[in-house]
Amino acid sequence: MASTLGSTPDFNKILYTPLAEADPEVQNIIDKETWRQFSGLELIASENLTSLATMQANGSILTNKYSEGLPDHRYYGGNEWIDELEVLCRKRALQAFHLDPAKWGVNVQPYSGSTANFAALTALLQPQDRLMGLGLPDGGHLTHGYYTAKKKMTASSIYFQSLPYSIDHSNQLIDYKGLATQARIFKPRLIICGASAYPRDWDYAELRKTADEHGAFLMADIAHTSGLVAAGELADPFQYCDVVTTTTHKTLRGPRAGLIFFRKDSKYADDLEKRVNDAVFPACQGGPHNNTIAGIATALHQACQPEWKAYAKQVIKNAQALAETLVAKDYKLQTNGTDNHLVLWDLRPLKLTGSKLEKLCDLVGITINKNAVAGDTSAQVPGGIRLGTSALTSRNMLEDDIKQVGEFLNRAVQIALVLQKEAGSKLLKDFVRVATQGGEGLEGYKQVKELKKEVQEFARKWPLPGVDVSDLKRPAGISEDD
Ligand code: DSN
Repeated sequence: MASTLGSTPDFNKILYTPLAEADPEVQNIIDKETWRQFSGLELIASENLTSLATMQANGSILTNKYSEGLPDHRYYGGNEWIDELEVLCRKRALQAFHLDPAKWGVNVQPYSGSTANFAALTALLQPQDRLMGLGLPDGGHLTHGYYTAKKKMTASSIYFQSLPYSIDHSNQLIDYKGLATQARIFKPRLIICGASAYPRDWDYAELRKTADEHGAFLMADIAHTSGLVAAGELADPFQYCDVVTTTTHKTLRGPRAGLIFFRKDSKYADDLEKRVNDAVFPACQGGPHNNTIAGIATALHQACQPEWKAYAKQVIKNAQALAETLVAKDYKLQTNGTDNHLVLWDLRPLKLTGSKLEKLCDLVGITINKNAVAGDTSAQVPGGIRLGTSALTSRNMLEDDIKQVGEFLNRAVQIALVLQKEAGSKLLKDFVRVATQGGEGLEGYKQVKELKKEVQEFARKWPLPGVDVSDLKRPAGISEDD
């Protein structure tokens, strides 16, 4: 059949050209990052590997559409299918967390976790109202009210008065009693629970009791653990909270975005639905990213399947196997283990900083992040690292494989100690110099190379979701060693 589409003028030809041809520079960067993800071990606790289907939805033509407002109430035309998508996404979000639509609603438009949290605060509080969140050095998140002596660090401390609660340093568990005592003085309007670096579960009932003492809202930010909560593997915050926020790209394994769940029958406000929806748009955001909402819907569909529970259980088993491997080698972990996907490793007894081990691990292809551990005074040079097992579990690894990863980490620590000695100073730059350049009679540099080779060989045995690794070639710009 003859084409009726007419010819494409020169100025539009680029619209039909595939990325590799249209923009080889960006394609090459994507190829290099794909190679890095394939060749390395991803242990950052806030990361995961989303599915092929989610990436397809996220990279779809839905990126073209503006749709400020909510389904059936948009400011632009042409939103028939976008409405259908958002309604479906909301339905799946409630289903994934086993919520009754008569009691709970959800806004699926937040661009990410920080914007979701600021919108939630905007919905629940007036400017300068008081909130309490877990302190950042104790495992909390920046957006839960963090400030330093010299600076209000985020909108959550700039626009609201905040007071952090903490963990009990004797056992590193949330100090619920201390929180209740502080709350009696501070009288918060909102208590935020949830963390970025806390390896144990939460006592939501206890927090609700304290919140009720002051007629305060209770909000859980379950960004890190939402995939495990959806699977029923951790305590259920929805039983006790007025609002629950989450990102969608951590244990939930979706695209990068956020969700805000709100209780329709909160005893402190009967209009949370309106407040949350108005806070997201127009108060804090403009048009939703519909391609991302499609990705969220797809990821939530996966989280509603029976296999999801098995994935979540395995993430936890893997984190526990990692913790056991490290404890068996006499390393010190915060709370000595984990209930969730993450392990917090205190390096201070080794006289090693989190920054140095993070750097060394980067050099050998293990991706981790430095993290404050209980009692740390500097957030810049923290004494620990945080490890998570969501991504490696998405690459099919089971407990024995994770024990091997624990062995690699042990080697990394031993090498870091050698390098620290060889560096002849405490400075990170000297540590990096001997790690990357070596020198006459120095051993650490060789050990870095050996470990890197072994890590790469091991990592390349595993699939990478969304990528046909059987066909993967070392891209231009990546050396033979990488
Ligand atoms: N950046 C995320 C984390 O690492 O926990 C949270 O914002």
